Amino acid sequence: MKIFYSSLQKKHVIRKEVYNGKAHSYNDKVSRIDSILKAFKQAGRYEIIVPEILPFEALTSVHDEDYLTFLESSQNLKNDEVICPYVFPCDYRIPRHEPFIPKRAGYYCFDAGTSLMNNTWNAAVASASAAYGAAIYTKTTGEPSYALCRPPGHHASKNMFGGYCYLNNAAVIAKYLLQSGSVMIVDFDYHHGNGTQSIFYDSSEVFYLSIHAHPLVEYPYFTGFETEIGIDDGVNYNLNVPLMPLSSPSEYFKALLKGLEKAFKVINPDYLILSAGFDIEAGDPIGHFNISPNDFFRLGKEFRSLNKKTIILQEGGYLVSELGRNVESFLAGFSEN
Ligand code: SP5
Ligand code: ZN
Repeated sequence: MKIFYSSLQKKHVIRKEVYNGKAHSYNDKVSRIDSILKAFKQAGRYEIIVPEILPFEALTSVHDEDYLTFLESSQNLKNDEVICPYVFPCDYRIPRHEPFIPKRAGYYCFDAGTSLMNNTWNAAVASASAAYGAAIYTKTTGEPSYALCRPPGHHASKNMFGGYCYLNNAAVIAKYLLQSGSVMIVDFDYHHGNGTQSIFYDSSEVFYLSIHAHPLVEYPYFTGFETEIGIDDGVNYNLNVPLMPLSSPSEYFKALLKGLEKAFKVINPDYLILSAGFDIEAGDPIGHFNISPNDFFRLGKEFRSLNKKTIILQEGGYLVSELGRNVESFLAGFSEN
């Protein structure tokens, strides 16, 4: 399988994140990339392609220009300077004051667990470019592709970063692929993809299906409930399948297949975009679905059997020691005939 990735993505380096008032080691580590690349190298049947930087219009098809300008301005930070937002305006009826880093970074952010540094913009653009390169490849050849997107994307909305995400890679390529067919996004990251949901919430142009840990007990807490079905034209084009943590792999597959069946009653897409979050893996430091390498192989096979032009995008997955093996198992399952 063709892999899209650029080493620019390694330049975003954050050491700490905050939750519950305490500093923890940042989960979206650079070593996640090394773990995945190492597994590909060992397997010996993956070709890595360095993507071109995507056109700016691909970003503005999803994100607000002022948000992009803000993110881009993170390049002006000093080396070793890190901005972790901690004040959020909340009342959006009040006119906006020009946001500048650092004091008002919270204007464009929804959690205090995601930071900015001077290479965040370049790395996020490179990550989105990997997705875009993969989408062009799959569109032209019909063959599946995988983009090693890091930083990930599914928590980013049109004007907010959070959850280690800055640019919504899945939404960016969905917009591009819509020019040549219909699109379904299936998001199996442990966390609900609040950003992707919000981007397409009032629209029937993309079907969004997400299976994730129940927001009653897991991040992002405010979204991912079954009752969120879309609004306006988007009604019935958003499907959330929340599961309690520690659900067994068999319950997981049952719920996923049921969700897919429901989705296919509404749409028979030309393109399938997978927001592939490997934080459902056994032993993940923040995910608790216990999915084993064998289960990932099966998961890959299930998605392949849908027989759609498929682009697989890396989202979460934080158990660095096992991440590469799990990603490779998934792609091996997907590639099996
Ligand atoms: C892309 C992605 O997977 N983003 C996830 C962001 C989650 N950030 C918040 C993590 C909070 C973890 N809470 C752990 C509680 C431990 N007792
Ligand atoms: Zn996640």
